[in-house]
Amino acid sequence: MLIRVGTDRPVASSDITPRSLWLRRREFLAAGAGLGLGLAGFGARAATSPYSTDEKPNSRADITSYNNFYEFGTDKSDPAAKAGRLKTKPWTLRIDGLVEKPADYALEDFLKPFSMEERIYRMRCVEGWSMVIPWLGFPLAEAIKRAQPQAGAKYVAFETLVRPEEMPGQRSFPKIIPWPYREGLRLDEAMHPLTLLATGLYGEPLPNQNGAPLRLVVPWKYGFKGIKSIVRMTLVAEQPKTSWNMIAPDEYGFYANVNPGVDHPRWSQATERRIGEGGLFAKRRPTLMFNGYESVASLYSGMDLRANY
Ligand SMILES: Nc1nc2c(c(=O)[nH]1)N[C@H]1C(S)=C(S)[C@@H](COP(=O)(O)O)O[C@H]1N2
Ligand SMILES: [Mo]
Repeated sequence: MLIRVGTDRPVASSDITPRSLWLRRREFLAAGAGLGLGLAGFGARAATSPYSTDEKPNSRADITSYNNFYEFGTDKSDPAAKAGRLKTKPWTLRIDGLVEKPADYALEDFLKPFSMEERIYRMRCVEGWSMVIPWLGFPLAEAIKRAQPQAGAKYVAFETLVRPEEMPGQRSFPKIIPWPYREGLRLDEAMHPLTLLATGLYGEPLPNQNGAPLRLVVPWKYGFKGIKSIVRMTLVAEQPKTSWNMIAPDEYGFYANVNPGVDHPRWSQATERRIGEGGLFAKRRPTLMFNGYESVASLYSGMDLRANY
């Protein structure tokens, strides 16, 4: 078990409690691992991964109060205010399409074979802001392997829950998005070890506004690829339709790789504002190619990333 304890990160006295608790629990877990203790409970088995950044995570307050989740409204504050009513238990996940083992899983059964690990990832929204989020999850690749893709499977299509009774954004008219929210990955992107299915953050189950009970995290792509509250994953032969690409194809592509050299038609993508680095004079940070996850470059060798934005 590989655990890196965040002792390099000073805990400010102004820091809110959940984050300090999380840091202390990590030290405790590291000690427990050294003694070979098996610790029970949510997140207790989570090891920190070498894929994690050592940048300082955003506060839990930032991560859970500044959200995009249009099923609950278009303001950043809407998901935190309105997602509490979403019922995430029971939850059924369908895996179908070009697989040997299609199934409707109760979420607990789906998750049973996988062990959760912590992944501290940068997240860059296409709107020009970013955060650092300590996810709990496991590689999507493991779930795909279990489903046994057929030779013809080239992409994975994802869908979010449709439940207007609990999702006020799905009741608004005219529709902002043709529900369900849809996303997709090429199969090799889906199988990349950085690509995560997340069930938690800061060592606890995902808050509803962050996409409970199960969401996708693809850290080298713009945040909108990280579809929340997933109910279906379908292996398909052709590139699937994806929500933002359907709404504004000139502005949001299928690939959506973070790329400081390819601007959005209405704004530059060269820099970003890190949430939490407040103040009128906070300097914008330079945006990094593939959001700094350069190991993915080989997935796109020979591709024109300006044409395939
Ligand atoms: N179902 C669904 N998933 C979604 C969205 C959404 O509106 N609906 N917004 C996306 C966008 S634009 C971003 S930036 C991230 C935000 O994730 P966070 O709120 O957990 O930071 O979720 C993505 N996943
Ligand atoms: Mo976003």
